[in-house]
Amino acid sequence: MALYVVQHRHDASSCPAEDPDEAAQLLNWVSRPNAKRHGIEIRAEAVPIGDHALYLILEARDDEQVRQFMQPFARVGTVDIQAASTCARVVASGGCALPIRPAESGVPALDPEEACQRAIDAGLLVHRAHPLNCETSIPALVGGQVMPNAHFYVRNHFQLPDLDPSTWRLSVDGQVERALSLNLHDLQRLPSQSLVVTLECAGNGRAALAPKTDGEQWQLGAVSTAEWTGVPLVEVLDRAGIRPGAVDVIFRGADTGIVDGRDGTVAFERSLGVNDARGSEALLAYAMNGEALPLQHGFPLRLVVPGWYGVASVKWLSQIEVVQSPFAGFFQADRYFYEWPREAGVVIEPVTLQRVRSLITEPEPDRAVELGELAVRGVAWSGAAPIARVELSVDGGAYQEARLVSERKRHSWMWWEVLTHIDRPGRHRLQVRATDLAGRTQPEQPEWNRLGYGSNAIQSVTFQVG
Ligand SMILES: Nc1nc2c(c(=O)[nH]1)N[C@H]1C(S)=C(S)[C@@H](COP(=O)(O)O)O[C@H]1N2
Ligand SMILES: [Mo]
Repeated sequence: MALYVVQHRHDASSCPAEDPDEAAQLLNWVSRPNAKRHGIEIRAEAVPIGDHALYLILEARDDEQVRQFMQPFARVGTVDIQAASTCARVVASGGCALPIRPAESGVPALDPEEACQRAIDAGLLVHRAHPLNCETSIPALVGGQVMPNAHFYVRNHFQLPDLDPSTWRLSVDGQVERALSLNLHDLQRLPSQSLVVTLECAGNGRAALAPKTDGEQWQLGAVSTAEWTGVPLVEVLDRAGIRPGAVDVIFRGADTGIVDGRDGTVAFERSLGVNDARGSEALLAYAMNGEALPLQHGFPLRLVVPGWYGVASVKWLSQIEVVQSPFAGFFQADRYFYEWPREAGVVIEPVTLQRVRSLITEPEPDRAVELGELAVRGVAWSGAAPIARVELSVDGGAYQEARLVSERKRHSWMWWEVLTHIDRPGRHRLQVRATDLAGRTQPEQPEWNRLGYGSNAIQSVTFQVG
């Protein structure tokens, strides 16, 4: 089906709507059920006030089908039919009237227009349509411990592979005693585990950095929590048997593309040291919140590394390769490291565990709030250690401790709340600061680094009372 915009015009002197019989006939003709009988889906219709015109937005097989359907209108005036596209398509293709760029690799990919449209329909804030990158709307966080799958932020570097689960295999090879080739069914028969894990993009909060750095300008919504179910990574590594002398375990996604500074196409691939691969409670996840892993989150299988920034959690996993020397793939050697400008010189540090952070989900920024009691709620997490406390400051006053309300789960954000009182109309400001049991807390200002990672400054929300 294709999208069309149709315009019908007639003379004021022969307006068919002024004849009750003819008007009713035409009205019935453009009803949705009648259009459907002609194989046409009407999406919207409108008549500009004071104008003798009708606009239709409809879906049809081709323009000939539209022309046939519009005949009753052609008899009383003119009919213009124009092929159209959705806004999502225009943005995904990079401009009006541009074709969608083909995938840079041979892997079948989800139609970028469809991927983008789904995200918009789910209320996500789109940062880039191709490859699809979108953040969760913070007010949508209100409620349960996990985010519904459709509202979970989406971070991609390339097109989204549309893998066929009947032919897909996970290969485990390199420095192992027994190379493995597992299908989804094999994995589902291995011992399984479910973990509630918060994933956060290392670039979350980047938009707060000054001067601005390259990379997606994430606000605060590149974070979400889900219950992931799958096989503990160690189960698979033990079955393959890591050989002595192995150093790194590489996780390779099926998505590939072109990146700055490297020749040819590269896959999305990341490594973990053998100790981290074995000790981080990582899961090979095939389900998310009790449903099969959605395509945009890595169907049919992804790695989930609890506590680490999201980049470690490789989606569309196709290969695990154990190697004898440190891996220097693009997504760890050229990106995803901190480059701290320190007095003694630049300090380089890999991006690993999520830095401690809290978010205010309620009240929403710039919302009108009533005078009196005010419930302030939000989430807090840290990859390094459990949350020790969350504190709130109102209008720059002393920090008061929030109540941690949700059950403690080692790798999940926690909900907190403070019941406070606002007794003066006007604009007010809330600031929230989390501290973890490792003694780490959030800085007043984000710590600038060249690639803009780990920006975890204290969040400030202003709102209006009265
Ligand atoms: N194969 C593959 N895995 C990937 C990525 C990617 O582009 N390709 N992006 C990573 C990054 S940077 C993040 S933050 C998380 C995002 O996971 P999500 O899209 O399920 O929220 O996936 C990680 N895994
Ligand atoms: Mo990320």
